[in-house]
Amino acid sequence: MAVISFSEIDWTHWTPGQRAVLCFIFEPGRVLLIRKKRGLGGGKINAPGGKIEPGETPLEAAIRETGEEVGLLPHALRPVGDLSFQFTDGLALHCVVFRAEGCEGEPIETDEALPLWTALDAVPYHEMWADDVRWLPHVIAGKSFRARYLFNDGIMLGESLELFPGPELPPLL
Ligand code: 6OG
Repeated sequence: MAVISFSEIDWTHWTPGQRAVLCFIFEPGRVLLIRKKRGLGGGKINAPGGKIEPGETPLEAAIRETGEEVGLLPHALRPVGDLSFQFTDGLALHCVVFRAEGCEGEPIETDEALPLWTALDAVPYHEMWADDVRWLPHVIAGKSFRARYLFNDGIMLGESLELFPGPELPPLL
């Protein structure tokens, strides 16, 4: 049966069918976003990222995807967010959010993404997935988080969000 309400979801036994990452590269006053050209969320603004390949760690996937999508090598990556997305069509997607402090190289446009250095006070939330406005401001402020969402296509139907005061994600049970 299709999941239609957030409260129906048993998050303690929830297992994702797909695992992905996002990588937000910060420099003083700005963050690197992309206009995603294809795949899940094509057309929206997001951060570099994508699915974890078999045998890869989330950290390795974040470095690989950032290189493939915008030609940058992120520095000092650390996990700052743990996202669980249940979609009403059955897709269950887990996503580790990383933040990097600086990077090597110049961003390039690829088939997958158009890179956009974005001022921290001008993040275009109206062009992003609906969850981003809920947690990205906290990442910008140096916090970490765990959040769970139910989506029907692009519409957010429910949320739980836990914030952690420090910049490093604590071990999650
Ligand atoms: P590829 O199709 O590129 O992997 N993604 C989301 N990101 C945010 N911020 N919010 C969502 O709300 C998302 N759903 C998916 C995770 C998919 C990429 O899209 C991200 C991956 O980086 C529902 O292989």
